[in-house]
Amino acid sequence: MAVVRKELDAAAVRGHFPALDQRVHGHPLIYLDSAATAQRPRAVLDAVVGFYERDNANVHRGLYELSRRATEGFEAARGCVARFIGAADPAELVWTRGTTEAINLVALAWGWANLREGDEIVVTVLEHHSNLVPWQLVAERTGARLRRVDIDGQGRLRLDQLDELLNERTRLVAVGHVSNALGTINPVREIVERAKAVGARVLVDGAQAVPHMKVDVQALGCDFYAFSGHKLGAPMGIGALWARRELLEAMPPWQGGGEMIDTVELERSTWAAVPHKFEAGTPNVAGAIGMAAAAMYIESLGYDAIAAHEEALVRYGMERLGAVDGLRLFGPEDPAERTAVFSFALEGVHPHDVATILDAEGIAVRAGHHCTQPLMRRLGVPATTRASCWIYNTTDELDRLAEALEVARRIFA
Ligand code: C6P
Repeated sequence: MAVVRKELDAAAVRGHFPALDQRVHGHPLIYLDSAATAQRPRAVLDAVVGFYERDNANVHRGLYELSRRATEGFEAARGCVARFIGAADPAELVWTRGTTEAINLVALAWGWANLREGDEIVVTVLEHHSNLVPWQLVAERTGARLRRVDIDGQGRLRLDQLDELLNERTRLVAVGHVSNALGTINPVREIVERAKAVGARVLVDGAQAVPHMKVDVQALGCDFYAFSGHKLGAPMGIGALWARRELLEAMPPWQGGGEMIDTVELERSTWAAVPHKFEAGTPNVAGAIGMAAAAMYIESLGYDAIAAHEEALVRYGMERLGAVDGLRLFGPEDPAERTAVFSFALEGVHPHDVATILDAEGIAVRAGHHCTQPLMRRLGVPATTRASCWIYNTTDELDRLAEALEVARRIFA
C-alpha cells in the first residue's frame, strides 16, 4: 500500500500566525528565534480569548455553570496534552509554569526525598541552566554529587563517557532531548536503557523536542519529562511535567496552599490525589486550554509533515550558511542528528553585533550564551548567534539571513 506523506503548506501555515504578518524596520519580519519562544497560531489565540470571554471562573471550587465549564476545559486540556505526549493517564500530567518549574518540582519533591550524601546525578555539558542549576541546588543540600557527560567535536553526547560515569551510586540522569544551543538530538532511548541498567531514574528536558518531533514518553521509557507551552505555540507561563503515576504518588508535595490539600488542620494536612497534589494555588487555566489548542494544531499539521519540512530547512540552512565566508556552524554535521537550529560564529563580528545588524533587516535571531554557559565554555566561545526555525520558516528566509550575514561580514572586514 502506498504511503501518502502529508506535506506542510508553508504559505497556509504562515497565514495561521498573525504576528508573522508585519514589517520590522521597513522589512517583512523574518522570525528565526522560535527556540526562545514560538509565535502563536490563531487557534491558540482564539482558545485563550474564548476562555476569558465565555468561561472565565476559578476551577475546582465553584458550583455554578461558569466554574463547571472552566474546570471541564482545564481538565480536558490536561487529557489532551497528556495524550499528545503518549501518557497512559491524564493524572500523570502536572501543570507547571514551564520546563524550568517542572524540573525544579522534580528536584525539590523527588530530589530532596530520594537523594543522600554520596549519591550521584549525571548531567551533560549540553544542558540548559534549567536542567543544571536545580540539580546543583539539590546536590548542595543533600550531599549528592554532580557528574557530567561531555560532547565530541560535533556537539554530540559522548555515550562512552556516560557508560564510565554510570554506577550503583547513580540515582538520576538528567538530560535534554534536544539541545537548545546546538540543535543536537540526543539518543534518549539509548540513554534511558543504560541508566536503567544501573537502576537510575531519568529526567528528560523536552523543551526543544516537543515542538519538532512526536514524543511518546512511554516509548522513551523515561521517568520524568518536562516541557513548555510557549515553544509549541501555546501561551507563556504554562508547561507540564509528566511522570509515571507511582513516582508522583510517592513524591511529597513541593508547594503548599489551596487546591493541593485533602484536609487541613492547624498543625497538619493531608494531600489531594495526583496530579493536584503538585498544583497549589489558582492555576493558569487559560494557558492550559491554550496549550491543548497548540497540541491539537500541531497534530492537525502532522508530525511527519513537520519533520519533513524541518529536515529540508536543516539541509538547506547547513549548506547555505556553510557557504558564508568566515561562518563557523556549531553542532552535528549529519542533518539527521539535529533540528533546524543554526548556532554560529561569524569571524571578526561579535554575535551581539550580528544580531543587531540582522534586526535592522527585520531578522530576529538570538545572540548570547543561550542559558548554556558551560557549553559555551566547552566550545571555547563567549556566545554564538542562533537562528532557530519552526513550521512557518522557509528556505527563502534562510537565503535572506545568509545574504544579510554576507553584508555584515563585508562591513566588519
Ligand atoms: N530556552 C532558549 O532561547 P522555560 O523558560 O522554563 O520555558 O524553558 C527553559 C528551557 C529549558 N530547557 C531547554 C532545553 C530550553 O531551551 C529552555 C528555554 C530558551 O533557548 C530560553 S533561555
